[in-house]
Amino acid sequence: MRLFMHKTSPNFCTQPISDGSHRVVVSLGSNLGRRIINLHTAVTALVKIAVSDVGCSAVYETNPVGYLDQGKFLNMVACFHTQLQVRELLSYLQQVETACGRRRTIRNGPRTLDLDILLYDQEYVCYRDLQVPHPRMWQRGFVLVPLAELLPDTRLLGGETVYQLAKSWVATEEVRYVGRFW
Ligand code: A4P
Ligand code: MG
Repeated sequence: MRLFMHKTSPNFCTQPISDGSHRVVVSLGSNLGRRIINLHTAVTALVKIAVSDVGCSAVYETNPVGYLDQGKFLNMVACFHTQLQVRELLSYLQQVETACGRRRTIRNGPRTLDLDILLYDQEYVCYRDLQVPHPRMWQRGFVLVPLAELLPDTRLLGGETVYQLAKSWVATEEVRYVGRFW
């Protein structure tokens, strides 16, 4: 499998923000119910709070990480600008998860929809119930491979770009390209 990359990332994903809005990157995951419909519903909900286009990666099918006794996930990432503050954004995403039938049972367990904030501008946020950048994103192929499509040159950890980090996952069978629906 090859690693996809936009020749140039959508402008709103990379350009400095001057209109008071915030650039956010959200990861989307689903392994229960009609997975692709769940992702589609989530992107539609993101469009409602976006003040820019919503840039979407392709959809990937991924092996479960953490709790292994569950079905495969569909994963993707989306990038957009919003006027919401970071806590308002978390609250909105949790409402969307609930509306999509999410029941919180076991940690890392099966879910109709999981929406995580990966990045919020260049901010570091550390509350008990909210950490941004998402603390586990750098170890996860299901985040890094789709993220490499939108923000290949972003560096956060130890100087390696998202693209470099994602490359090691492409050789494994854990993240498989499914296609684009957007
Ligand atoms: N929370 C803290 N920081 C954030 C953030 N940046 N964005 C808090 C969103 N939420 C954040 O989340 C638990 C709590 O995390 C929330 O109440 C929120 O206040 P949750 O969605 O209820 O539970 P969870 O997702 O099971 O836990 P967690 O720790 O978020 O798990 P991960 O790390 O997100 O992993 N395998 C594959 N292949 N694909 C997946 O998408 N996802 C997970 C979940 C495990 N394995 C997976 C996948
Ligand atoms: Mg979550």
